Amino acid sequence: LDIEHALNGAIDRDEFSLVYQPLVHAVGDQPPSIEALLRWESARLGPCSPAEFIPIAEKCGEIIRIGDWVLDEVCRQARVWQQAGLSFDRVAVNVSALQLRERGFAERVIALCNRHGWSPTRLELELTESALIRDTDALRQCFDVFERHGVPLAVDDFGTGFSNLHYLNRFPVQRLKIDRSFVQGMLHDAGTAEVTQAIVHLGHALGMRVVAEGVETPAEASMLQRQGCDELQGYLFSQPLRPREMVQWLRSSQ
Ligand code: G
Ligand code: G
Ligand code: MN
Ligand code: NA
Repeated sequence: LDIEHALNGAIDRDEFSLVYQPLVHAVGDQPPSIEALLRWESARLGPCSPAEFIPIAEKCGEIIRIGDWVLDEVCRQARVWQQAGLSFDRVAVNVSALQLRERGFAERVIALCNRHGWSPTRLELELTESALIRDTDALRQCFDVFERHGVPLAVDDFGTGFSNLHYLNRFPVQRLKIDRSFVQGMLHDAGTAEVTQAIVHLGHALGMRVVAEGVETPAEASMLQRQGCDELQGYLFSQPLRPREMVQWLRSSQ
């Protein structure tokens, strides 16, 4: 209840910000991509993690406005970095199932890209398995719009949701993000390493790219590389960074 109360007007009080974490290619030196992660410094409650406040924002409906703010800020920032000559591929944002279900969401995303002069083909939406599990007409229409405009979709935290995988063929998914719990276990447990390998094979068989999250050690990175994983993300490469630090990271990595 406290959080719900404090969320009220938080956008207008400018309490949200974004941090950015790079995703690097496992092989070769193509430009990295960037995931945006939301941060909230509440005037009343102090810093509050999205893991804590997103579920509450979903329950009280505020997630729609917060999600719009995130998309707007990401496209604005990406365009600024592009115009500054920094080289990167996609920017990725986490999108809640409730945003997807909101009428006109896809059209709003495209309009927002146009307004900022940011190509929709370089704005990736990270969805959880639970957002994809229901197959409704509204969801299909939403994905049709994304597909028409080339908006890439990624399944976040892959492997922790449901064992129903029909959605992988039903919806235009480009990327699987292996949940970091598998990456953390893969060096200690042969079975877990088999799971990450199987996810890489599954993704590739379906024509998708596979990303590993939560890569913290060189040993994890090299095993994932050997398994054919396409992109890596985690503290080994960088923590989530403030915009200014992200600029420096991009400059020093190219
Ligand atoms: O960045 P951090 O580890 O605190 O993120 C915790 C959780 O919050 C993760 O599951 C992440 O996907 C989610 N999250 C971070 N930023 C956003 C956002 O902008 N929107 C939504 N819906 N979830 C986010
Ligand atoms: O669910 P999602 O993948 O969007 O969540 C991203 C969260 O994971 C962010 O809050 C980020 O801070 C966290 N994160 C990113 N890299 C690492 C890592 O290498 N190790 C751990 N433990 N967490 C990470
Ligand atoms: Mn994510
Ligand atoms: Na994740």
